Amino acid sequence: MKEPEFVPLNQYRQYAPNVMQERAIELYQGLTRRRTVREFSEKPVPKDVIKYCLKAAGTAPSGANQQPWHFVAVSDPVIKHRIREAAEIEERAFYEHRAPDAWLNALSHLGTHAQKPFLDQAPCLIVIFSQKYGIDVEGNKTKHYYVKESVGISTGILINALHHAGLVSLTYTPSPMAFLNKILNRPSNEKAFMILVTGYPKKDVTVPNISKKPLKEIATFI
Ligand code: IYR
Repeated sequence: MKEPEFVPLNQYRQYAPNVMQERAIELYQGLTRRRTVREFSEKPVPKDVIKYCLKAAGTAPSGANQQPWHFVAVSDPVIKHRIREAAEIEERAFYEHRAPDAWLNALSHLGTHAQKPFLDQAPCLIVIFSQKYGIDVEGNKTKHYYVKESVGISTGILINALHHAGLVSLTYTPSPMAFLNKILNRPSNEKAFMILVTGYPKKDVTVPNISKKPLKEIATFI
């Protein structure tokens, strides 16, 4: 058992209510400009921007502060192409027989299909792995808590960080994703959680005409 150790919270900033309001509105309005994009320019992204966005993701809260995530940023075209080929095998199975009709119906307005050219075109594929368990210094398994919640929070922060930096992303989850462990040489305690396809939008790209639910539908105040 570790003794708890505490330090002062000296980085917290409190704002006057009007300033809080301005800041809340500014973040909200910025986020309304985020769209998932499925067609990317091939223009490379600055590596340092990706590094800072990953550092932002790494600030996420996690169960027992175990930080049960690992990010692999892939810009090598050969590896990206291997990911595309493996993903398209799963997607063909999904669209041809795995997906029930109700699922295909729910997706139909997005216009998706089994071809995934963005996996070649986007300059950076950020593959997010969750660590089902950890390995301590003696090589023993250590249980991780709230892994999905933790990795989900971290991924949300990463999406926001990329958007804030002026990049676009696509939350992409072929299923199953075990091929990513092989291609990216990740250990068996890790499970791919998502591919965050990252880059600049292709010129004149279009996006589905969809909207977000209003506050009264997504929130209740008691
Ligand atoms: N992974 C498939 C299918 C797909 C599923 C959902 I739920 C989406 O929101 C979008 C697509 C694909 O990427 O085509």
